[in-house]
Amino acid sequence: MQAHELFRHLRMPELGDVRQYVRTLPTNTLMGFGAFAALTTYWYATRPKALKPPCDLAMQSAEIEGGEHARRSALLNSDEPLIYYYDDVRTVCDIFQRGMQVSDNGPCLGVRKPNQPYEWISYKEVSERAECVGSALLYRGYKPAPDQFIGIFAQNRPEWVIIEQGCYAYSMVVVPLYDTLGADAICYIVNKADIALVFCDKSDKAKLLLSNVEKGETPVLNTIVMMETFDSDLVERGKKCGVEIFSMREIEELGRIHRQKPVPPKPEDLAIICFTSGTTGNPKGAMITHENIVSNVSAFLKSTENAFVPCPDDILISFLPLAHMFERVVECVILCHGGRIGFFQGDIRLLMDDLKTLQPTVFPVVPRLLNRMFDKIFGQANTSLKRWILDFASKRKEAELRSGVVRNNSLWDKVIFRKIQASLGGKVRLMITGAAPVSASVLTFLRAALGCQFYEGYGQTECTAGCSLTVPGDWTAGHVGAPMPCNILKLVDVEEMNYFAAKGEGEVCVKGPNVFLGYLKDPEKTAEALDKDGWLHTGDIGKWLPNGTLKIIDRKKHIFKLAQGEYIAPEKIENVYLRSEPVAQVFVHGESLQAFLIAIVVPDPEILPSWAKKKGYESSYEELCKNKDLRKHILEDMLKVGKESGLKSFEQVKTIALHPEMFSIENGLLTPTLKAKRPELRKYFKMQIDELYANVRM
Ligand SMILES: *[C@@H]1O[C@H](CO)[C@@H](O)[C@H](O)[C@H]1NC(C)=O
Ligand SMILES: *[C@@H]1O[C@H](CO)[C@@H](O)[C@H](O)[C@H]1NC(C)=O
Ligand SMILES: *[C@@H]1O[C@H](CO)[C@@H](O)[C@H](O)[C@H]1NC(C)=O
Ligand SMILES: CC(=O)N[C@H]1CO[C@H](CO)[C@@H](O)[C@@H]1O
Repeated sequence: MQAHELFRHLRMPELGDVRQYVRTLPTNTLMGFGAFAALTTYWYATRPKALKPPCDLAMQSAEIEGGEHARRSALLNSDEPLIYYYDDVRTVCDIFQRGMQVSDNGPCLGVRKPNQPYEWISYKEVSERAECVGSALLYRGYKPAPDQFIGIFAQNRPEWVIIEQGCYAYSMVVVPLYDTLGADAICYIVNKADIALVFCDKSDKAKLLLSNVEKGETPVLNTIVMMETFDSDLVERGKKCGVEIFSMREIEELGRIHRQKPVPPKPEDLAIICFTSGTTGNPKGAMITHENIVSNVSAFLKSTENAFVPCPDDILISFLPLAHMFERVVECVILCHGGRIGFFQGDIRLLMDDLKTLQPTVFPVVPRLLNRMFDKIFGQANTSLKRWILDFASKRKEAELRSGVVRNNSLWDKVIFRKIQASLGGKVRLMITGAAPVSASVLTFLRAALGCQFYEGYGQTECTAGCSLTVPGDWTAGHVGAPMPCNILKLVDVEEMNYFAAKGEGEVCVKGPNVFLGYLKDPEKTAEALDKDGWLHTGDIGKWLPNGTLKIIDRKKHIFKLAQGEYIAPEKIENVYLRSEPVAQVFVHGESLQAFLIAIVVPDPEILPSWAKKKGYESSYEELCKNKDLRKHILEDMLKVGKESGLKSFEQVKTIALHPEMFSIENGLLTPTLKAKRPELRKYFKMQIDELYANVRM
């Protein structure tokens, strides 16, 4: 063996090389030494390195002085929440400016045509185009003011960011619109926020807006700017109802001719109104300021500074809706460090192809997608041997994770998980999930299989996406991490559900610079969410774990008191009554002025006829629903089931009415996620409810 060969082995300690090398052993001492050196180097290069966590993982949050059982991040030295990370970055405009500087005007936003590579536009170009858009808006009479709302109705794409930055640069406020809100909600938002101008990507969205104008429902809307091509019919149609239609190019050109200097916002100015649809009533517009966004971004940077430092080489795949705060905050993290954002083609079915082409380093996800990945991986392991190997490999890597080691170069990665990692492009170094709870087994498996830092955040729009986050190093699942450095968390007693803050359980409340200002023009809903001391009440029930991480254990239910003061959780009672055979749906109602509960019951159309026959009644479903004697039988059955399930006597209903039509999304009594819309149900059945109470009293 020649010396230079030996050196090659030392420098390239690949398993194959080493094996080959070992085969020629041992003919003399030099070779023995060489083998030893090669193996040592291989071991050294691939040895597991534990991440140094930024704080003691046995105590990830600290109690705040002065009671209330509030806790803050253990990463902070004082009880003051973190507002900003970089001194000169206080608004989203500053975020972009910093990115332009540190990337030295590198590539910023990228898109691809089908089967093509990504094409990039630079930071400078984005900034230029943004200022043109903003200047054009000023020229058209829009004001640089925190109550000047501009609509964006589009999927994620470069124009989205360009328009957004254009609005921010001139202190205007962005209002995202999105399809899943539904046509009525869009009409409501346009009016609520007085939106005169909307940027649209495709013609069908413009048509939806126009149809509202034609019906006279949104008189305020007078301008639509189209990102994609459109035909002259659309322009004609707009003209007839007084809406001017421009192309994005025309607007940018207008701004180029009438260029104006930016009017940057202050940190406390509004940046965006995020409309979310709740379970009841109209959408609510959460008012988010520049400071809200910057503080969340800063808290993320602070939380992960020991483990993940973003840089201009980072690439984000943008496919989660930009209309939600989760995606915006992640984009801000990337933009702030001069990284680039590659957009998906707009079709989620092509996401895998986009990932392979883009090779992102940062991949934000939602639990729905994680579940699909998990199912797919296990679906492909369709023999018991393959299952066993997959299980075994993931158990080995999970053990490493527990000791803080995150890596993608172990033997298991090379043999088992490389294909899975490659399907995401093969470069991912950070994943983050939020928006909904993810199951512990799915999260743990994917953490092991993907071998990258994988954070779980918990929060909601009203606290700018996140209020708690995984502490790097604690890669265990089953909790949502520790409070973010930008806010403090406390748990508040929910007496009626038996949760007490003194025992470390209660409703999660959030306070800090990331907490929103309130809902747009809706003091009532704002007061429900924000108390007078500025605490945001999330409606989730949390529990402090011994090491200072938070676990979400329940949801504060709809609860009321009866006249004698007993607390009633109607959903719990309904779930009991649903076990009664003839009952398909049930709405339990009570009032604080009444001493007892009543219910509206929809009998099961499939089961009722045969069930009634056994009791001696035979006729059509509708007729049966009117039968008073049968109603008594159904009530008896419900009470029996209730008793068996341990309902207390005041939790049992006194009387019921039968209703022959199912509660549905179409008749407005269920939410799109099939939850009961209680206020709507109450309104809808007001007559029956009044009658039931009146009859029993007599
Ligand atoms: C198992 O999955 C492979 C692909 O991963 C497929 O080719 C094969 O047909 C499957 N076998 C069974 C029994 O489903
Ligand atoms: C493994 O992780 C590193 C950094 O964390 C990354 O650069 C590399 O591309 C990853 N490899 C694969 C195959 O995912
Ligand atoms: C924190 O506590 C939870 C629950 O007891 C546990 O699952 C997790 O492993 C702990 N984290 C660390 C780093 O010990
Ligand atoms: C500290 C932190 O990162 N907080 C939240 C900021 O927003 C992200 C979403 O983009 C959340 O997941 C984080 O929890």
